Amino acid sequence: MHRMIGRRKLLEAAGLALAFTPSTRAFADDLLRQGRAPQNLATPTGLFDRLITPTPSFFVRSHFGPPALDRARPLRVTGLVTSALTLDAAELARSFPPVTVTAVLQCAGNGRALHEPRVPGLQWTHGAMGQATFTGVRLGDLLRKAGVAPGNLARTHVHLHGADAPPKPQTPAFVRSIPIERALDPTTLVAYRMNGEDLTLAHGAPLRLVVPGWAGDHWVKWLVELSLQKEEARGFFMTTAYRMPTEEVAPGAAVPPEKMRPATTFPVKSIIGAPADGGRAPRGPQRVAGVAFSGVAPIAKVEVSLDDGKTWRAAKLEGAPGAGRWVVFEHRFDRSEPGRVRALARATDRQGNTQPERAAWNPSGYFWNAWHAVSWEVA
Ligand SMILES: Nc1nc2c(c(=O)[nH]1)N[C@H]1C(S)=C(S)[C@@H](COP(=O)(O)O)O[C@H]1N2
Ligand SMILES: [Mo]
Repeated sequence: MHRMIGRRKLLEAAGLALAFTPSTRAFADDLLRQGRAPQNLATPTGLFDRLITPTPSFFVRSHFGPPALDRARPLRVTGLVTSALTLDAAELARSFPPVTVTAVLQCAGNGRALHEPRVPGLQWTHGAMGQATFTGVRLGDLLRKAGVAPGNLARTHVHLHGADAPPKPQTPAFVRSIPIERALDPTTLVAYRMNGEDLTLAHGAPLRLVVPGWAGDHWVKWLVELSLQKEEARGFFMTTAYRMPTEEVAPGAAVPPEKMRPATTFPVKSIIGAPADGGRAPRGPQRVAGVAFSGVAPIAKVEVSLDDGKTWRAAKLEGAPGAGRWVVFEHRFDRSEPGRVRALARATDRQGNTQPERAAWNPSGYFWNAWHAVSWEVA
């Protein structure tokens, strides 16, 4: 017994990203390797028919792979604050009221492989997203504790630093920042738990940022420093990556840098998790189920079409609606004749944004959200 624990601790301490080898139990067997780097793993589409994505099957996206696991690693709050703070996850949890949010974590590049024309980058289809409960402390509470002179607050940015190091000195570090309004949003958390358990190493242990409604690159993992600054963070991951055209552009068009803005809030989207595309089902009752969400506003409705978009039926929704949170939708119908069935889903949020038939192409292939179609054979 003692030996097993000792060995696990040792390997974790050695930072062997052990979680990524199939012989350990940190990940379920259904996660799909995305690209060559072992730290990018996709959630299978079949899990997108339920409210919570189980942590072992939750997608992973890490630019450089995780640092060593150190649950006592201190987090520093620095910059334009009146008293800098240093505290570890346990002190953080003791010092501030716990807050739990249920939120979608989605990589900006989710669905990149489906953009036409193709764009370079990890070729995610649907699996770079999941929904979990995250528990932590409000970033706003932490900043208030550190003390911010009111005159200092306006137009500031919180710079987010993780403990993961780039593989080569020439490689830029993964540094992001968020504007102060977003930092003070009551749903923005420094989280230490996911789905009721301590964060796993792959998902940012001991502390990660949670920014419901915003793309995953803002959800910085392995946090070591939060620094209040007058300017946005600079560097590759702010000024080049994670930017979208300010207006829709023609597919394949080159977009000048001054016509680009940060990719923040993800648009309305739904994905059909069941049945599986290309599968078979017996004659009789059929069930289409999936998830729908928008970073902008709660979901108002999800519609399903069985005739290539000519007519639509409202699906039944389950789960508490909220911006940046998904609901499960379900549509049941009967099919007594054998043959191919094709189902389409389209979600609309409470601001009236409806999922488009075609996604807006952009040079980095972000935010694909076209109608999702699945076909199956009724036999
Ligand atoms: N420190 C650090 N944080 C990071 C990243 C990273 O490479 N390093 N990747 C980001 C990106 S691009 C995404 S989509 C999410 C993925 O979170 P997950 O691996 O928990 O699913 O983490 C974000 N936080
Ligand atoms: Mo991402």
